[in-house]
Amino acid sequence: MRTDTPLTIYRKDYTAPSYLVDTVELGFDLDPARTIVANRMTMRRNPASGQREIELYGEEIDLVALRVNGKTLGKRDYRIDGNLLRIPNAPEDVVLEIETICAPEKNTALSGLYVSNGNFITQCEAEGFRRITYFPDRPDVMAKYTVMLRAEKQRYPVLLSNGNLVEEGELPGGRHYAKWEDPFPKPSYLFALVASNLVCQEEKFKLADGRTALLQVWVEEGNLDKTDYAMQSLKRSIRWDEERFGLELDLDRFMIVATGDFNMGAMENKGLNIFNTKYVLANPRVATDLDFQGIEAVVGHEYFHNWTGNRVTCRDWFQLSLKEGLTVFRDQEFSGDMVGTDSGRAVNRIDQVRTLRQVQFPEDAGPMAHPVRPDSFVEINNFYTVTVYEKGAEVVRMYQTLLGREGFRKGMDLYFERHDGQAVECDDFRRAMADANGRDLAQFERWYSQAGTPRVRAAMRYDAAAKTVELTLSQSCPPTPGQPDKLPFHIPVAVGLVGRDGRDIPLVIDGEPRGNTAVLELTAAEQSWRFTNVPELPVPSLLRDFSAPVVLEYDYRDEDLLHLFSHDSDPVNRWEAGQRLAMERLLKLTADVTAGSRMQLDDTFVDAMRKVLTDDALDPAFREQALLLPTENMIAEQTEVVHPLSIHMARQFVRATIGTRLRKELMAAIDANQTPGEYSPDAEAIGKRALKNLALSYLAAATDDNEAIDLAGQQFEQADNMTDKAAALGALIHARAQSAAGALQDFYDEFQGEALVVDKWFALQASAPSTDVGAVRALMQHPAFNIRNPNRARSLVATFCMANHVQFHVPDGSGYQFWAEQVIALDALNPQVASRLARAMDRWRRYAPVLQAHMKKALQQVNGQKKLSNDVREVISKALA
Ligand code: 0A1
Ligand code: ZN
Repeated sequence: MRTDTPLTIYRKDYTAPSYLVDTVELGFDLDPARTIVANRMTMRRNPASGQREIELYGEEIDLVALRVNGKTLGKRDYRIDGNLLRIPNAPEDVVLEIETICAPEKNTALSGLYVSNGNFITQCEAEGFRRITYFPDRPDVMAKYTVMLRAEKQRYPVLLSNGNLVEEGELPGGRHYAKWEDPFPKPSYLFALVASNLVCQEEKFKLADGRTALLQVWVEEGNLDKTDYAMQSLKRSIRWDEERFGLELDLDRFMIVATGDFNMGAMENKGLNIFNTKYVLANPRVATDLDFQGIEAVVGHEYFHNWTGNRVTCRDWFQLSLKEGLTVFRDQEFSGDMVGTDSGRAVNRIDQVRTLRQVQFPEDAGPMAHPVRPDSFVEINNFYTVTVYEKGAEVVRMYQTLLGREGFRKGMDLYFERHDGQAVECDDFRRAMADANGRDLAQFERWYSQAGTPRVRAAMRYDAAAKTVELTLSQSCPPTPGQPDKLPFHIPVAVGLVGRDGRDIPLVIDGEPRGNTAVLELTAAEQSWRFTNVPELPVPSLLRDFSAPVVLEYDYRDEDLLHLFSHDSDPVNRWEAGQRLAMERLLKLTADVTAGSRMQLDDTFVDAMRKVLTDDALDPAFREQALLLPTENMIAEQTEVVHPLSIHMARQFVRATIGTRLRKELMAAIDANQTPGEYSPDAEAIGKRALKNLALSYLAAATDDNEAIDLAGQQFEQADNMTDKAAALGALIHARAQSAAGALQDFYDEFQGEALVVDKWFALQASAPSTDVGAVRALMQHPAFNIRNPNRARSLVATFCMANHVQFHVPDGSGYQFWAEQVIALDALNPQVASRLARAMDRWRRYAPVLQAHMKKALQQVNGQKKLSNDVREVISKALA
């Protein structure tokens, strides 16, 4: 915790490390109150630097001894300045020995070495290793690690670290030891250790080259019935990376460890991935379909990092998207391939688009907007963002769209050929893609350097006599902090022309046939394309498969959208047409509520919804996506002055109207989409449950539909899986059903032993419009609430502040007051969790004046705190700037 003004770090200031580390030997005497860490490094001057000063980082650790080449350094031989320890005039080759002490049980920030439910766990990305020992803790210093762990045997029977177990044995006094060796040089952020009484599910797995690897999933004893899906996902990930990218597991042993106290989703430490329990533990009784999907994606993500992140890592933290954008893209492709069908893939893609619009576009338009490769930061932990991850993945996807799947693979192959074992930059990846395909991708660099969501405007002119279409695309990008003017991006825009019969018109551009979908490359501020042989006025289908992370503007008429909604051969654009129809109406209704006018929904829209709902040729999963309305966040992003209550009422009105007017069809959908028999998290069953549960929620939204409430009540009672159970409970709560309170109590009684389900119990209540700030405060007094546990804090506090728009934004400002208190309280314990909560206020300037004033006051209150972490300080000061 610092009180001085935090320092901004700039990408342009990068300098090479003064010393390189070849080997690191770490010795741990593990004790929750006082752990002794002995660190012996062999180092040598870096010829690329020319400096003679060794620079080491350390934080919240006590230095006991420091020796250079066997000689103990005196106080005058080194300097400690904040977190930096400098040894000037060091010899060319150095054996540096350091002894430090830390207190894992006092580590509530969960960065470095900490205790979780009695077990020792580490988290070193981004800069946690310096909380374990003094070290050149930066990703471009890669070393080989040998780790000796010593601990009390009875409490910590299992001692794990990266790589291979080379020795273990007994020690006097009831202690024991284990020695681990990682054969691959790695940056310090990939170091990990676990000392625990966990147990594992394990399996030997045959790799493509004939070797066998030992796979383990480590959990608390009571959770061994929830490890199957993670293990299956791991095996599928290994196979997929072999087949799709020719990348093999390079270790004999691969471990996943689950912990209930974790700041993020999971961590890709070499050979020893550490996971939030949320992304490991599942069985049908306690986990929803969404949880199963999350596990597959995150297990894949961490595994894929072994190549994209670990074998080739980042030169500095500004390059974070080099590994994160690429690895998210890889996990998205993996999930798509696991579904297997085109329609399933499209449903996945739609989910990705929703996330971008719901979270990334707002980030890119707010005070924390930053390029995929940021130019500066105060606290790197604040830059594990949807922009670096999800927009970064879109940037990688655009290479594949531009170069084709094979071209992309060639680029990947060249990237590994050139950079295996290195710490590199985003530019190196771009160069590999360009060189492998003989393409000039210089302009593409702007996707890395310019923040903001580009706008692409399309205009179409049809010449009936010449049978030609002229399509003009123009682009612009709004200003973002520090970037008032933008240069044109290189944007792949996939387009089709849909004929009156609903079929694609084959595309011919400049005399060249281009199939049914052409990828146009927009590189200038404005460009036109001429399509010939177009027999009739078509409806343009633009940005198919969401080919670029942009806002596409075109003046569609309702009938054009209805046509696309019924016929577009591109499922993503088919869905998109429905979203546009819905958004238009939601915006109009929101304005009506604010103006006090009566709300009305036209038949055209309701009929369109009826048509998708009853179209049995469409997958249930797709129908569910098509019927799902844009979220309150997305509507807020499209309104000039945000009135959260108006938005909520407008959206509820549409949901209730659908529930009333499509009652018969919704009831039929519930009947037709039951999934009897044993629960399975396959795409088809997941789609059915999703459609059925959406139908149930619409019916329950229709006020005074007692039958719907009964139906929800029955489903709650009878459900044999968490997906249906939680959906039914949610429907009861949101409908303010009389039975909701009893159901909540029953739910708690049944699942109080399952931490992840208790999180759901808190989150369901926190997000309900019937839960006001007083009720949240009361829930914080519940014996199961614990603000120190990130999952629990998020499930109640963050869910309320970020997902309960009606109650969070009550006009008296009490929601914001609550937010300020919680940010301050959390910051003293865990800055990373506090800082994420702090971002609930990002868009405060867009709210109605009364709300804005209260929000500003709350922001200033936090800002006025003397003691604030850099994490929170950065977010708050950027919001107020
Ligand atoms: N690299 C991990 C995410 C991660 C990032 C930071 C952490 O602590 C500050 C922990 C995990 C991933 O992408 O999965
Ligand atoms: Zn990652």
